[in-house]
Amino acid sequence: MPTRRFEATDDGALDALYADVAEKNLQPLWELSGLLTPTPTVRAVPYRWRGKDLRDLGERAGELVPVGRGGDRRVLSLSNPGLGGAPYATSTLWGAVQYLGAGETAPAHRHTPAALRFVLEGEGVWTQVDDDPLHMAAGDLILTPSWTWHEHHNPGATPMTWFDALDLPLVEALDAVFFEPGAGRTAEPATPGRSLSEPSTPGRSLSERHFGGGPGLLPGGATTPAPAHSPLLRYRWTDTDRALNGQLHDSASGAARCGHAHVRFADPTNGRDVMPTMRCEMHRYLPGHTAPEERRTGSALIAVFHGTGAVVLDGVRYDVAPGDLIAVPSWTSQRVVADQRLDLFAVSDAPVLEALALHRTEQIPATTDVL
Ligand code: 1HN
Repeated sequence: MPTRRFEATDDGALDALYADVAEKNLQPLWELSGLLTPTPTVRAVPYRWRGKDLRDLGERAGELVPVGRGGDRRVLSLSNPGLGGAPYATSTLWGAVQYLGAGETAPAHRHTPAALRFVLEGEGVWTQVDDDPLHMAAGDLILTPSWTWHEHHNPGATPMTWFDALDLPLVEALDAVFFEPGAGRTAEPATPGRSLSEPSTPGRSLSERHFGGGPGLLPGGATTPAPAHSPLLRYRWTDTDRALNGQLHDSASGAARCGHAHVRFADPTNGRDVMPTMRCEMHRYLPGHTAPEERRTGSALIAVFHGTGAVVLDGVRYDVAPGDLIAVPSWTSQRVVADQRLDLFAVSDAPVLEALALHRTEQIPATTDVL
């Protein structure tokens, strides 16, 4: 926040000017400081939430707090200690864990902030996005783009938790939040003749049957106007895992060719990011691999899917284990160390920074001591 330097002077005319300027809700730029800084002033701090705490607290909330119809979501939001108590993980990203007990339903609603789910463990919940039911299993990425209806169902006998990310702080800063509860919609079956209490979802969602048929295969025939988001709404772990291994290993011998593989989840029709405001990526690091330290504008959240190691942020080492969630604020230097094979899901606001030509990266020379 810029601050004002002005203090009373012994010049009466000048003091009167400043008083009149303030009275008219104006501020003299020449008296302000902290407005244009050499590098970004970032309020959010690097932070790690432990998977064990998130699981335990989600479970306790599951026992004590019902998800009522007409109610909303049983969600524990990541509240970055640098953001003054706001329920935001970074200045642009909402991150959370959501817990849905056996037999529970989180009713339909829609909002302009876009959301995505990355499933850290378990299987069996299905999310309906508009009229398309999407099965959720560990390692899957599920999209609920801006203004799509969505509801979650857990027809199974075991509770499930997953990682939610939304662009809510960004959309809020742009004064563009709209929300609509789904009164009357929840009762609509996903497909004619199907009941919402049906215990299973079709093997493949409509979006996967059309846009996930196979590499390089898109539906032929007339093209409809492209939506602002990927028409593929579920990215399956089996596909992500195969893509990562394909980059890492020699197909004949199985030997590792390099120590780091990295895929970006893309709109299959044009290669763009899955949604206009959020980029999703999956990284696989092999033990012993050392990646260069770098920083970038824009913030990210990391979800640890498999393995152990450390994420080093601004020289501070955060040991990580499955289920941990990490906030990486803008212009924070970052380096990853793998003790075991480490799979990290990352969501960032990079498409926004790129669209606005504000994207910058910097490689940090390898001299920083790790605390
Ligand atoms: C929301 O709609 C979901 O649908 C999860 O699962 C988290 C956080 C803020 C606002 C809306 C969901 C949310 C949310």
